[in-house]
Amino acid sequence: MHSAKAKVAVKTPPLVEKQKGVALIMAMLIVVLVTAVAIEIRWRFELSISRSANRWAGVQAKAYLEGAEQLAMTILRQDLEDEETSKTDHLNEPWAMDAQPFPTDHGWVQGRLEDAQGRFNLNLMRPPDNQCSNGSNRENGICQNTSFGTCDKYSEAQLTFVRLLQTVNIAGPEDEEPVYLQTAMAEEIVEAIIDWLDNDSEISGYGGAESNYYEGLTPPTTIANLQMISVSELQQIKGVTAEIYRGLLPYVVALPTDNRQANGGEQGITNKINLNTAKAPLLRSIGVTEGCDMLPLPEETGQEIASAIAAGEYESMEDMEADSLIPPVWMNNNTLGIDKNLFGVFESSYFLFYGEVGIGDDYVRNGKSLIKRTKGQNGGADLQVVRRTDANF
Ligand SMILES: [Ca+2]
Ligand SMILES: [Ca+2]
Repeated sequence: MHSAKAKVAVKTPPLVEKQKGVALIMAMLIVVLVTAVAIEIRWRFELSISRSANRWAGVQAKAYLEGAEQLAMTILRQDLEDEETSKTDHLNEPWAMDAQPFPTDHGWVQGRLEDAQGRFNLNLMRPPDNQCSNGSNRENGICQNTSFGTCDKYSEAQLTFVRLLQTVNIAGPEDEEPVYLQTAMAEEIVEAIIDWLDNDSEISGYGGAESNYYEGLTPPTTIANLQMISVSELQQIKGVTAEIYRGLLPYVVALPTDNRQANGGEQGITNKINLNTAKAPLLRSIGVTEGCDMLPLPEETGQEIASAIAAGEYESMEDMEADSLIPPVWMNNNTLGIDKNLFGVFESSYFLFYGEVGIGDDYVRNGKSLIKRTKGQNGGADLQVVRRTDANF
């Protein structure tokens, strides 16, 4: 026993040494761990501070944006409830004025309104179910049963867009001169849009494309076969390049056209284009000849019409027809020779609100809202935010 004890005692020192070594390593590990934890805590703390600051700026910005949106809606309400401004909507009214940035406690806020009905509503190109404006049958979205020219296979809205496409500068970064689409290309794009919008899977014309085409793409996409929710859907449509999309953006919008089919096809188009606020390329694209003009009016004519309209502040078609400044090309025996089913209103129900908020030195936030305004039963205005987005409507 004794010798065994001595044997153990002899073996003790190296064990203690070893334990000391372990303790040292443990201590070092603890230091490393504590340091790591401290760094981690500090990093999290800083992240949390910066997150809080961002969140605070975000909350502030959201509140200011909502305030600006409310103010825009109040201006639109007053416009419809005030006798002076309720009969028409034109670009010299208060809602259309450009506002300066308004200083806030934390930065600034800015907002502006645009008439959404001064743009071309892409959904107007959706074919009414198997019906043409001339009463003939529509197959594959296009009026086939017709003895008229090529023009007549398209509805007036589709034809207007064929012309609009040819007004848009599609020059790429390396082009020095403006570039414009040829009529045949514009037609092909319109055919592809018709297929995107119509609820069948029949391909329209040479440019059309249905699910087979979109599913074969890499990566594959799904065709909507419905009204567009956003103009950004255009980017997915066959034939629409980045340049075409960018060129079109200021002139197009996707608004619902709910009552269209219920009211008997094109006769019942809602959300017509407001002639007081329509932009110049759109004014050039309105069909004014009785024949089949696939080309837009010259740029100078568009400017001439736009400047007549800017001063016109029209309340009705008769009002506009009586204006001697309207160029003769638009007139046909003292009446406007334009399609009044598509371009027939002087007041609008849909408006685009653009808001921008600055918080502190470097936080900027944008917001867009689509606002619908209608006359309520008691004669007051009903206002409603249809959608909010950071993209496009
Ligand atoms: Ca008004
Ligand atoms: Ca389709």
